[in-house]
Amino acid sequence: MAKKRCLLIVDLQNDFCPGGALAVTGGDEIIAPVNRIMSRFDLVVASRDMHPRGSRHFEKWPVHCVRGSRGADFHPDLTIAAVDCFLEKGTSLEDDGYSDFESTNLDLAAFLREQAVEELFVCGLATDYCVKETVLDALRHGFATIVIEDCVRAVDLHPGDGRRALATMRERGAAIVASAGLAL
Ligand code: VGL
Repeated sequence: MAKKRCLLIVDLQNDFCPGGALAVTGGDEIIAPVNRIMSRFDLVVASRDMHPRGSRHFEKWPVHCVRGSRGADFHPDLTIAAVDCFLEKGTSLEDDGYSDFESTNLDLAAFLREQAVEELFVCGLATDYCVKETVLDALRHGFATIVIEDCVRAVDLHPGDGRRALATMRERGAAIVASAGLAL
């Protein structure tokens, strides 16, 4: 029998897309391929950064993804109707919430085990922060983890951060694939 596969969409929010408060170059380019592949998974989970105003996180970053703001909404082109489960993270004043496994509304690791997920595919924003931390946590939890390379984009605060993040994920055991190669 085919393996049970989950697609995890990390923070495809307005503020991380061009025009947003912490825009990732080409962040909106991943929406079309993400929409295209969603139906190929047994389960689709999407996370959002959901920071309170005054969060310690904003000592490090421009104010972004504030709960209730348009910037915190999913990008309007993302096919939300195909998402089975929503995560929120970074919800407290102290909490960076880079990893989806730090979700505060659901224990993601327990949920994935309950659902008997055998392969966790990860896409979204941004490669060098939330995607990377999510993937490293997934590997720590023992999930077979696959990054969809054309469905992630990096902040690249320092040139090459995204490339190095992908290399680190691969070294720790993640597979890196292209969306075009995903079996129907
Ligand atoms: C992120 C920087 C700051 C991300 C979140 O979603 O990758 N990056 N906060």
